Amino acid sequence: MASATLPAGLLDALRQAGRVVFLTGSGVSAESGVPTFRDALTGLWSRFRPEELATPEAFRRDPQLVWDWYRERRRQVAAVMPNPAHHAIAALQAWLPETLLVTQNVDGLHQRAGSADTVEFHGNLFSNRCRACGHEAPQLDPEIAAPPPCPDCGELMGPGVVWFGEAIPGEALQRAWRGAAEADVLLAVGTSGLVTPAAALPEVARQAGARVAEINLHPTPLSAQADFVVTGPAALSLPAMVAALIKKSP
Ligand code: BV8
Ligand code: ZN
Repeated sequence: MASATLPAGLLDALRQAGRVVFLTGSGVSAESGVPTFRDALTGLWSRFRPEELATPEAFRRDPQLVWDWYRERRRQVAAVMPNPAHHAIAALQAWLPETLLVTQNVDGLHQRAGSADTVEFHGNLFSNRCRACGHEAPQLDPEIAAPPPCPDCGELMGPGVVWFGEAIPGEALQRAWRGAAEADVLLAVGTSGLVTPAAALPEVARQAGARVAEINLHPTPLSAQADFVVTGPAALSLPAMVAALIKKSP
């Protein structure tokens, strides 16, 4: 299996780094079989764009339709496993002196691969949130067929993700922003760099003097901000990074 060629400058930057931030998007989960966000709308929902369904307005207009989409996605995620990209990130986190993992993904696969303390910038599929009173509760059973009533106020609860037009949870935003501003290296992995404010994090890091690397199949708006661009599947390039740094370290 071809191994990804990693820029020597990136490996050196990682060996010398004190603080490394990982910013991941749905491309990290692609090789687990979770459709990337842009591809997530197939079948019944193929007539919608994500920005049309993943919104409070869509849920108010048709809670059952939106709930069904998330139930389908919960089922998909519950049926898959973390892939080598998730495991490689967990291994790098154990080897590097200090890391922060900020994920835009809502699938919980980083945590299942052993990455503790993950900043879930856009929430998590396996929780519910009441948008009327803020009550949150785990939603571990993907099969719940309809939005449950909030135990505190009786309004319908929706999935515990951050929809378009909703604010990023305060603690997640603060930890991610501070992490990027203090990073020595920021690795943007499998993200299209289209959704804000997550897409601003590499620039925050760069402005603060960090080296930025992008790992993606294709160029994205982030590529221009990157010191290093590693083209190829994350499930190849991240294990190659582990092999180069950890397996060979003296
Ligand atoms: C906010 C949870 C303000 C839900 C998500 C115009 C009108 C209205 C709003 C806006 C506007 N312009 C900008 C905005 C703001 C808006 C936004 O950015 N819109 C976009 C569409 C332009 N942002 C927001 O609304 C945010 N909130 O701004 O609040 C505010 C402030 C105070 C008070 C009130 C409000 C909230 C954004 C969060 C949206 N929720 N997810 C759910 O999952 O259902 S975002 C969702 O899309 C995903 O979580 C993910 O983060 C994002 C998609 O991005 P990616 O993860 O990058 O996935 P994508 O499919 O796009 O790309 C995959 C990449 O992987 C590709 O590059 C591909 O090449 C690569 N890849 C594929 N396979 C591999 C790979 N790479 C490596 N290896 C592989 N194997
Ligand atoms: Zn409530």
